[in-house]
Amino acid sequence: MSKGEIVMGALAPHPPHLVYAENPPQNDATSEGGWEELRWGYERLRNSMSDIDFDVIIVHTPHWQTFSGTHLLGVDSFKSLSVDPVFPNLFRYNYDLKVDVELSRMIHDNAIEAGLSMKMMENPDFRIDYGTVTSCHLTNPSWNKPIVCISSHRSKFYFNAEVMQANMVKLGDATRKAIEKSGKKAVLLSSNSLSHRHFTVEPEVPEDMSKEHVTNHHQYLWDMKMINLMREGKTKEMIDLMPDFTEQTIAETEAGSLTWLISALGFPSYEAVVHAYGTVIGTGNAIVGWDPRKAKV
Ligand code: 2X7
Ligand code: FE2
Repeated sequence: MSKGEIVMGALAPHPPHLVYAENPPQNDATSEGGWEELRWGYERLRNSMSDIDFDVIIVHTPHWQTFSGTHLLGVDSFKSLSVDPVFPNLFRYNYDLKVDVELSRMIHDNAIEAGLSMKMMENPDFRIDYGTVTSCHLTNPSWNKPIVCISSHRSKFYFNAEVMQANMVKLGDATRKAIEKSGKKAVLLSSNSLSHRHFTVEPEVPEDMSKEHVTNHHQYLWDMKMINLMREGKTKEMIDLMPDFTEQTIAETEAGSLTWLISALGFPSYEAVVHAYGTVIGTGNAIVGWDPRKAKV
């Protein structure tokens, strides 16, 4: 069996608004569009993957929050309704997905060996979070590949940002080693927004784009600082800056998803491709791709 590999890594944020705006048949709500820059960015990400063969999507999600270590889905398939608790008016999505339990277990076992606290989630009635559903839908709307879904261990809150980062570096490393051992080709998704201060009142028409902007200039400057480090291939610096960025903009990077992704990719020094930056109800969101083929040239 040949060695498995990561064939694409992406920062793939999950505002449910983006699914709502696309009006897919799985979502019960109907919209008049909106957030085109981000939706076209996802289209560019999908186009950048059109010549890439992959077996599985691995997603790390902020909205499956676990306090006793990191959990992974451990059941072959899930079918139900995912509802955003804050925006049930926008997101009521009927999902029907397959899980690569074999690879999930390999990540679980490797991470335990690395000293992390891990658990396989084996409840067949478990409700999949909207972060997972949104990022996977927008990256692969046909859902023709199985997923591995990794929870966000809230170690930043139980301990601090530094402990969370150290754990996510270990988890990223364990993930890459499991992929290599499995012989599979994997796409990795960090399902999170960047700056995360948002409006507390929703416009009457949620997709009224005349109301959409970043919550404040300070947030925008921080987002650009992080995005420019990605574009310049300075991922070590970006990770070093992450605790301050997270603190200053209450960023969704608090979940550890982006640190996990960057570690799994081996702290890339090649340039990332920024497919889009845009705001959703005031939060900063970037769609960014890391194509490991760039490390080989
Ligand atoms: O979960 C989210 C998010 N991260 C950003 C924007 C809006 C809603 O939900
Ligand atoms: Fe979120």
